[in-house]
Formats: sequence, C-alpha cells, structure tokens
Amino acid sequence: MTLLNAAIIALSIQCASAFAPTKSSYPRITTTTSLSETATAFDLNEYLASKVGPIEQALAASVESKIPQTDKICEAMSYSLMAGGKRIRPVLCIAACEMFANEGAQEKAMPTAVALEMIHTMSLIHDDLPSMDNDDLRRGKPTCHVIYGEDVAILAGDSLLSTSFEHVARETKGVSADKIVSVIARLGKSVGAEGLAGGQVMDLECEGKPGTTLDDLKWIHIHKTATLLQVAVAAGAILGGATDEEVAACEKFAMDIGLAFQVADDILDVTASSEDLGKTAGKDEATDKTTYVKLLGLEESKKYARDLIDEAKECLAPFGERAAPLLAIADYIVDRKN
Ligand code: GRG
Repeated sequence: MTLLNAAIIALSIQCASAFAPTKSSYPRITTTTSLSETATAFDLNEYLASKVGPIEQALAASVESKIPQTDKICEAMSYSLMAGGKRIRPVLCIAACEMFANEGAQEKAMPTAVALEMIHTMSLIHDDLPSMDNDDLRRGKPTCHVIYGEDVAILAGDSLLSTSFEHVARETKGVSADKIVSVIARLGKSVGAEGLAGGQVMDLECEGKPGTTLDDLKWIHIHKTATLLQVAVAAGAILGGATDEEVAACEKFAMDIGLAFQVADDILDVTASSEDLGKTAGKDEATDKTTYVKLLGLEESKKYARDLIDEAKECLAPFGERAAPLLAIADYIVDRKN
C-alpha cells in the first residue's frame, strides 16, 4: 500500500459518516417530467427518502449472522453491503413494480431489490481487488479486501452473489412462481458472460489497448453497468404484473438510462473529487482507461448522456403519471454529483 493510499484510508475512516446513506446523498431535485400530457410535479427527494429507509432495513436483515461460525463472513458481507451507496438499483426495482401493481408493490419487489444491491456490491468488492482495479477506497470507506484480506473479500462477494438468488426464491411473497423464476433467470444472466463478468473481461482486455472504439466501449458498459439496471426495472415490472410488451418498454428505458449512468460515471471521474465520489477520482485517466470522455470529449459526453435520457423517457410515455418516479430517477442519473 502506498503512503498516499494509507493517507486516503485514514482520512476516509474519519470521514466515513459523511458518506453514510442519508437523504443528502441525493441532490435536491424537484423535477417536472417533460412528457406534455403527463407533466407532473414530482419531488424525487421525498420519494427517495421514503424508499431508502426500508431498503436499508431489508439489506441489514438479509446479512445477519444466525450462528457464531458465520459471524466473520457475514460481517464482511455486511461491511460492504451497508457501507452506503445510492441504492439506485433497488429504488428502480420498487418504482417499476409500483408502476404496475395496484397494491403491495414494495413488499413484492423488496426481496429482488435486496438481491440487486447484493449483486452490485459483490461486483464492487471484486472490481476493487488487487487483481482487478486494485482500489483501496469505495463508498467513502476502505475496500473490503483492505479490512478483511483478499481471501475473505473474494468469499464475501461470492456469498453475496449466491445469497441474492436464495433471497429472491425464499422471500418473495404474493407473486406467482413463474414470475419469480423469470426474475431469478434474468438476475443470473446479468452476472454471467452476457453481463457483469463478460463486460469486466472485455474491459480488462481493452485496458491500455490503443484502438478501442466507441462500439467496444458501448459493449463493455452495456454489460458492466446497463444490464443490471435493466434487470432492476424489468424485474420490478414483472413482479408488478406487467405484460411482455410493457416489460419490453421498461427494458428499452432501462438500457438507455443504464448507458447514460456509465457516461455520467466517466464524466464524474474527471469533474468530481474523491470526497464527493467516495472512491478514487481521476482513476480513469491515471490508468489510461478508454472512457466516453476520452473518446468524445467532456461536452459531447454530456450531450450524449442527456440524449440517452430523453430517449429513455419517451419509452415510458404509455404509462402516464404512474411513470413519474422512474422519469425523475432518469433525470437524476445524469444530474447526480456522485
Ligand atoms: C464475480 C461473476 C462476477 C462478476 C463480477 C468485477 C466485475 C465482475 C464487474 C465489475 C462491474 C462494475 C464494478 C461496474 C461498474 C458499475 C458502476 C457504474 C458502479 C457504480 O455504481 P453506483 O454509482 O455506486 O450506483 P453506489 O456506491 O452508489 O452503489
């Protein structure tokens, strides 16, 4: 560990509470959806504040150790799962479910919302490992392997992944078995070769490789980032009782916001501080990573992200005012500061 990394970790431990998942992690946005017929004043902050508390509670309960022998692995899982984070994927899942279900949407979607955050956290733990991105700071805290060692961190990630599927299967209530199976299949696909793992391998292959194209970059980010956001929205829609056609519209929406999410991430890497991000800023440039900012420039990247969001929002036009939370989250994705 370099002296600089040790200093960052010491500072981050002191500042950890500043990054805790509070309402203030989100910018205050009052958004008006631009779809003329459904224009709705919608307070995203109020919405997020009402969702994040129950999500945090469900997350904490999902990794409690039940026997002394599992205390260590559960502590490592909980350390990363409960380290903060914007909880975008769980919120998207619940919001999509609410768009279709007339009652009990949050209860129906919560186990999948938890599973999505478990999978996402697993990917962050593994992404930060010395053999991958080798990072010491995540969500404003030292990374899992810095605290628990590489061996336990790998196992904590693995355990979060397998527990995510178990959690959906065991805990989802009031939804038919075929819908639950469809959700689990989608979650599984989003992690494998056509999801996180495939995207990460392509990313590693392109690292420092001259000639990486926009198409390569798009493939990487669709699989590393957008696919899990897509599953979050599609799963919520399925659990809420959407038809196949409605699920397809949600998937198109989510793919666009997922890609925009990653373009925004590339932008934040050059425009935000490590303190704001809760992870090492400027890492992409330091490691000569191909990013949207590198290929398109800062201004063009901002325009691309905004265009994707506008396109995404059109997909939800058929759902009228019920789409207001998802439309507001779409705007937040490109307006966020961390
Ligand atoms: C082990 C099977 C297996 C797969 C993992 C390591 C890996 C393969 C993939 C890496 C995926 C990765 C880290 C993608 C980046 C996604 C991204 C934009 C993360 C930041 O998400 P935010 O901003 O973070 O939602 P918070 O902390 O707010 O949750």
